[in-house]
Amino acid sequence: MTDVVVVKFGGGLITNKAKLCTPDLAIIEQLVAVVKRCLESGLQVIVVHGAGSFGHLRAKYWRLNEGLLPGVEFAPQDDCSSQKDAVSLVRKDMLTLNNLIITAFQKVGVSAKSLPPHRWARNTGSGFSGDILGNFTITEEVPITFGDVVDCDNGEFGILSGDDLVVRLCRDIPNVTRLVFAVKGVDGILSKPPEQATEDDLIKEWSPSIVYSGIHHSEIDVTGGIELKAKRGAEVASFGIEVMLVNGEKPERLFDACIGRQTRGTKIISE
Ligand code: IP8
Repeated sequence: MTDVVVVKFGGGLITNKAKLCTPDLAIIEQLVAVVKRCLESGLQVIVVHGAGSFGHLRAKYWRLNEGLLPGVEFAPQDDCSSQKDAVSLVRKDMLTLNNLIITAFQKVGVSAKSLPPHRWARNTGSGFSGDILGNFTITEEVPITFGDVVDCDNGEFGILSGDDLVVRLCRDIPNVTRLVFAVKGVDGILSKPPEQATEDDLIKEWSPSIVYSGIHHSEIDVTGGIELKAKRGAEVASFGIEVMLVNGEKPERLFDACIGRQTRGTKIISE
């Protein structure tokens, strides 16, 4: 059976995180080209992407990660006057971002299938419910899913991060051999903040007991930044799956990580 690789395109990598709904089309094309090369090398690939400025900014303002907050008064925005509106708008914006990625695949002759979590998943965290095997049948099409606002069993909503989705995809889909996180601006998990780090501060092999420098922009992000990736990555490594976190702006490294060739980045192992 063919090996399956799960690749997470970080939301901060594929969008300009600070500007509402601003994609980085050049990076998206570069990432798609890497996936195409992986397919040509005989791998099957599942793509998960983050939200970046198509999700976090509005979700943060309307505190969608906290569920329904009936007692809180929010100042309306021009196009949005309630948390419920915000849920619809974020879902719509995420579909727009997803569509840009699907289109980039079509442009290079690869068909991709969109699997928006709000249509097939419920609840948040890596224990969310949803029929993974039924939805992610591996065919000629590359399955693509993403961090989204999902319905929850308590009648409310919550944010299901792409970093939670990858855990379940790796656990439930047979033959997943590798998980690769492609992130922006760093070569991997660092022992110092990126602005102070030198080449030597890359942690080449990380396990949960190793102290590292987390860069979580909690003023922008409603999910967990590098910390969540590290934690979820270790969870996946405990299933016996290889996990790498690499600089997504370096296509050669991403390709090497996907095919299992040694490259610059952080290998995440479980304790
Ligand atoms: O960027 C977050 O997904 P992530 C999803 O993969 C939303 O953590 C809608 C903010």
